[in-house]
Amino acid sequence: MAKKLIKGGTVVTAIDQMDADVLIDGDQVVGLLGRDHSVEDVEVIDATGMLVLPGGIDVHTHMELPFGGTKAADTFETGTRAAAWGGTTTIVDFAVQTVGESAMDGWEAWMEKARGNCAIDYGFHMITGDINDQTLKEMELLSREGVTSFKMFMAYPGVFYSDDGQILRAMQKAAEDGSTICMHAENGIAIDVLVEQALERGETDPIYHGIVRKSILEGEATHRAIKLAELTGVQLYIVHLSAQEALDEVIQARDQGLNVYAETCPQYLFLSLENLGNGFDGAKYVCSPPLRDEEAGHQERLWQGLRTNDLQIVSTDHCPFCMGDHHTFGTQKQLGQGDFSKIPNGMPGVEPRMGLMYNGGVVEGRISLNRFVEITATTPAKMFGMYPKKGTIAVGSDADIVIFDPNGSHTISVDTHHMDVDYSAYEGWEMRGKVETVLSKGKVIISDDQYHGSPGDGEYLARGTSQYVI
Ligand code: DUC
Ligand code: ZN
Ligand code: ZN
Repeated sequence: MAKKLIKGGTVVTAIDQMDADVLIDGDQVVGLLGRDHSVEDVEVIDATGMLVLPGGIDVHTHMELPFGGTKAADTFETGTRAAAWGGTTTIVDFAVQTVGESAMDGWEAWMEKARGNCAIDYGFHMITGDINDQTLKEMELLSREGVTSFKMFMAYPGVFYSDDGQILRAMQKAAEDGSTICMHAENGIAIDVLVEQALERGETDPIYHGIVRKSILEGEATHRAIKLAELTGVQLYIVHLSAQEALDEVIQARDQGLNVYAETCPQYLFLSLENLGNGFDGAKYVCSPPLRDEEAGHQERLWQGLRTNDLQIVSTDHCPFCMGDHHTFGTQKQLGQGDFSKIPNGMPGVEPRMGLMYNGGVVEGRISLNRFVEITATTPAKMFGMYPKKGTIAVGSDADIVIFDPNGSHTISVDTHHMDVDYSAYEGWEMRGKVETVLSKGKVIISDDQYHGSPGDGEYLARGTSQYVI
């Protein structure tokens, strides 16, 4: 590969903003040059008037996740390609260990699904669905393979759920290995009672998904997870935090000096309980935790948390299911006609994340440009052991770069998106800013509204342990 020079743009990292040209050799950045230089024999990529950003990192995706009798609609091929279109150049997906299965086998199965299919680099967290002596040993083996974070569920009894004893044991082991516990913090046992009672009353529409999954039950589970983390000394990362009660718990833990962190997702910042109304159309917005009541102030508090670094990351929990039939996986959201609890949980989001956060965060004056880079790329890399290979533009970093037009615009629509799902949760939203060019490890994979990559460009990332300790 000839050397490349991204010329004339403004390079933005989590801390700096500089008029600099970026020199790339092979898959790495080899120089950040002032304008006054004479580099020859390079392929020049003109970035005049553009922002030159580190590629986005989405640390929470579920490609092909088996859920509720079907599978998430995007494969590793379609999902990672869509991610690239949106300016994301790395994902961390979730391999799954089901009950009775070895965690190692689960990870290998997910490696197989991804191998040779991804447009961008990818890593894995492990969903540990069955904590027993063997799993605890495998957690250590997995950490040596670059799986240094383990997701546990306080929700979904009978599926992914772990009880407090299992959580405690996994936390003890993760603390010993320097791994992170990622927690889905909702009190699933209590929620299931409320679901049953709602259905008995004939409350079957999607809106009741949002009503029964009370924010106080996210707060309670977050509190319990934090106490168990405090006891064991493990690093805890609360995934998809949606409720102000949960944020309060995280803030308190951080004020105490604990290694407790949290992400939120665009759907909790931009959408609300109201989207779940409108009859079965609300099924589009069924995900867990659910979208929250805007009037109660959740959204505003989440934005505040992002500003004050009580929330460190915006990921997506990308887990799409079609409203109509999916060409391969068949009936999806319709499985929940007449019973909201049977709607597969999840929303598409990997493609619009960067655009939404730029428009809704930077353009609308809620966060700075540097903070935008920090929460979408740099902190994800540090939190999950990928920095500085990923998450910044520096000499020696992978040349994962997005050339972004701050004055461009685009409209989000199912007609133009690249995710393999038949609706957009943000249909018709007009966004300031546009991804113009995307490089993954020095290769231009998006330019001139064309995709130039191929399945297999993306490689497995063996991650280190977290680099984001207090
Ligand atoms: N939440 C979702 O909405 N989908 C998949 C799993 C999860 O925790
Ligand atoms: Zn979850
Ligand atoms: Zn998830």
